[in-house]
Amino acid sequence: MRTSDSDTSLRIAVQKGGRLTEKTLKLLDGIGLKFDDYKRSLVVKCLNFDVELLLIRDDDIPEYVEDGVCDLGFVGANVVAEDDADVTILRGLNYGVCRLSLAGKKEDKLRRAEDFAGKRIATSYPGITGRFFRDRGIGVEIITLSGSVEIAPRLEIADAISDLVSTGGTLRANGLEEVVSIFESETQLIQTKKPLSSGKKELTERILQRIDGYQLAARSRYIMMNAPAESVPEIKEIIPSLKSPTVMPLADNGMVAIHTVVPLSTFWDVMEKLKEAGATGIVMLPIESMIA
Ligand code: PRT
Ligand code: ZN
Repeated sequence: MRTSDSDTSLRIAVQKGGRLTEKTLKLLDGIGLKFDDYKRSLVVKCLNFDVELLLIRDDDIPEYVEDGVCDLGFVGANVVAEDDADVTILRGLNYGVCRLSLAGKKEDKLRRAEDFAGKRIATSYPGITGRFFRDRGIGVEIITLSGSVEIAPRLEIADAISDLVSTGGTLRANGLEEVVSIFESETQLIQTKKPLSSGKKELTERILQRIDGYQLAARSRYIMMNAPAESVPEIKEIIPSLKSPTVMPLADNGMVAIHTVVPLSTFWDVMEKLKEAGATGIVMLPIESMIA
């Protein structure tokens, strides 16, 4: 088996065809890694970096990374935790966000984890679910299913379930009620603990820096506005900027143009306050990438 310290391309595991595939490839594209059409092959060479993607089932990713077959991998935290994989978690990536929740039949009116005591619980996540109940000293019977967990109570294979939830629509459609979230998940970038060559380490560092810039950009907006010059001190107070704003004089006497970057989370509050401070023509633009 090839190990990660061999002097070859940085090998990154990506889910082949599933919920994380498109978003992961979009992220890689967003940080400037270019690939040939990935649909044709299991191994895809990067055109502009010494990187190759290995496209595999998500369940295999933690083990491939742990064993050093792949140096890095993009996979749900739920899969990493379920496998109890011995890998380094480099980043949480804020997509593929979901939670592993306990759910029961509506009519059973389960409200707390303790209400599941003595029940048969169907799940594809026996590891996380079993640990949750063991840690709390609650005795349950875990029934491991590989899919369609949500129909187990109706088929009377189980009394309740532990399954991934994002919108909750699947649970509702099956007459089930979410009771407790036991694990919050998002996509993670993981790294092998096997030693990497210095070239691979350097490349990983570059990829991480670019991911950080890409994520920062996604959480930020570029804003432009015009304002009376005398409002500049007040406007500077309002803007929770990443760096000090650019202020440029306009042809109109006493007016300036202000350009800056603000966190998206504060955008609407800031916008209203800017308007009160005399700003006009406020324009907001998305940012593709940035380095703080
Ligand atoms: O073929 P492969 O093994 O690679 O894929 P897979 O079928 O095992 O996984 P896939 O593609 O379904 O999911 C990949 C990852 O996406 C998961 O491991 C999670 O990290 C993440 N993710 C995010 C989800 C969901 N949201 C999600 N909603 N994975 C599954 N679901 C399912 C859930 O199991 C349930 O059936 O969607 C249903 C619930 O969705 P809502 O919106 O109705 O609540
Ligand atoms: Zn899977």
